[in-house]
Amino acid sequence: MSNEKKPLNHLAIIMDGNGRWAKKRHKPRFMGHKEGMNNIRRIALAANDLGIKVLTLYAFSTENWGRPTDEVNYLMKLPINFFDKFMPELMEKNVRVNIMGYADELPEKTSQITQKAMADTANNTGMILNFAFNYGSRREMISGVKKIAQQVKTGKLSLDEINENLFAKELMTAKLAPYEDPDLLIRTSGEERISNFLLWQIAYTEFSFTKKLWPDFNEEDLKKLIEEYQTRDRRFGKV
Ligand code: V0D
Repeated sequence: MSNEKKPLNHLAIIMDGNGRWAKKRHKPRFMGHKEGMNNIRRIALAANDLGIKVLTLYAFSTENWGRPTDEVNYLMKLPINFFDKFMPELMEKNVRVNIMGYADELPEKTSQITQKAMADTANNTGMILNFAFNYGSRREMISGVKKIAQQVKTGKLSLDEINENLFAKELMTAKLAPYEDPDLLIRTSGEERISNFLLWQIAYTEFSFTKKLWPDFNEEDLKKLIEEYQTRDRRFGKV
């Protein structure tokens, strides 16, 4: 078989274990979130140095709204803190920010800040730092189905024209072309679930689960998982 290193263009990470990290240290949950936010910087810079083209981070799912109000309020301020703190460095490293999710449901200031981050970095040509923020994959697919159905209904599209490529164009990952689908998905903190993250897009993705909690997950852990990924035989179902 081929000894060629598998490309790793698109890396996706479910950042889990922040609450548990805080609990272990007898600290309030928000300190775990804060430490988790700072770790985004560390891992994004490492990914950028490793030549990764797209880093997708699952930061908030539509389900997280069920948490206590104080915690949701704190979480909603994290993008504001994040860009206040790290925007100069992102610009310096030529990183482009993308956010996928339902922005219209976010607090006004949070939504504004994320729009501004995308606009400010729109001309950067380096790695895309892609946040899945107030995102849900089933909902994303239903929106896509409705768009297509509408086009059929109005006669702009025939049933025969519906195929996988056409559907993928309706998903929020279409903006990441040509790296829409993750090559590798990492989830930290020992949980082995997808939790309504990218569903369509992971059809051929390799999975890697680590027990490390997100705030503890470092460059070395990342490098090890990538090396392990690159030794796997990936054939997209072919022999
Ligand atoms: C909390 C670990 C940055 C996950 C990371 C509200 C738990 C720290 C962002 C962020 C969160 C989101 C969008 C954006 C820029 C930054 C973030 C959430 C949680 C969900 F455009 N950290 N962070 N978002 N935590």
